[in-house]
Amino acid sequence: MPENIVILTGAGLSAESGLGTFRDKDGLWTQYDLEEVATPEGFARNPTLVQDFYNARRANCRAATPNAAHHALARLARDYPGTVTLVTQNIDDMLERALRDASCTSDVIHMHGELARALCNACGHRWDAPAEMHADDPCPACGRAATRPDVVWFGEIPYHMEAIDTALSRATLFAAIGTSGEVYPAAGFVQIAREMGAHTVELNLDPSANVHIFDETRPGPATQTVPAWVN
Ligand code: BV8
Repeated sequence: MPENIVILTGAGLSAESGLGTFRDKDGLWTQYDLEEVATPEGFARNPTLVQDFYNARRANCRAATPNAAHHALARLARDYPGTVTLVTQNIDDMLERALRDASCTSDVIHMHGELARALCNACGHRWDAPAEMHADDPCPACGRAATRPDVVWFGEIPYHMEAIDTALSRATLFAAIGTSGEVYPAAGFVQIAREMGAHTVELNLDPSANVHIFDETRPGPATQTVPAWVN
């Protein structure tokens, strides 16, 4: 494997762990209006609806287990220390659990935040989210009822963009796994990697919106394509 690998993952990586995707048939955005549950405006209008949406996903996440694709990525990160940057749009902790199983201390860059974390809109305090969050929960630091899931909604600035841009600037290999290439800035990473001279590969069940930009595509379910690609 080359010396600097950036891997971007999306909901398709966790699909076979039973966690929903967004834009597939009966995906989350076919069941919920993303304007209502994944925007700050939607949260301001109906915080209970949004907290319940994330409480249900938090429960699903707790009941799920990492799949063969998560474990393959954990092995890759373990076997090539300091070489693999794992960037995910996902807010689940499947990759962290697979990394722990592989006794690998690599980080996961959650550019859209994490289900497991909570944020106070009033004072900016962050803490480990309880299993269930409610609209009037007081912030453990400032006491105000301004708490929310620590996730990045549409119109909000993704986390860790500087670290991601630095990794992309050094990439010799860029892989996108299980993402539709519909959401920016993540969908633009492949173009940046290409401009930096990286080889680019898409591992996806169906061709993404930006499949034409990739040098190589490996179609199929992640639990088959990712272990084959890693090995
Ligand atoms: C930003 C919250 C500025 C957490 C999510 C107008 C107004 C405001 C903004 C915009 C605008 N127009 C465009 C934008 C930008 C906007 C955007 O991109 N909108 C889109 C809809 C056009 N983006 C933003 O607002 C972002 N912020 O732009 O700030 C900025 C930018 C740069 C620098 C500074 C400032 C914020 C975006 C984050 C939004 N939050 N979710 C949560 O609830 O999870 S987005 C949501 O979509 C999820 O986070 C998800 O991760 C993300 C991407 O979806 P995918 O992961 O790709 O999932 P999807 O279902 O779409 O696809 C699944 C894929 O897997 C499919 O291709 C399928 O084939 C494949 N698959 C399925 N099963 C398998 C599989 N593959 C392999 N194996 C399988 N088994």
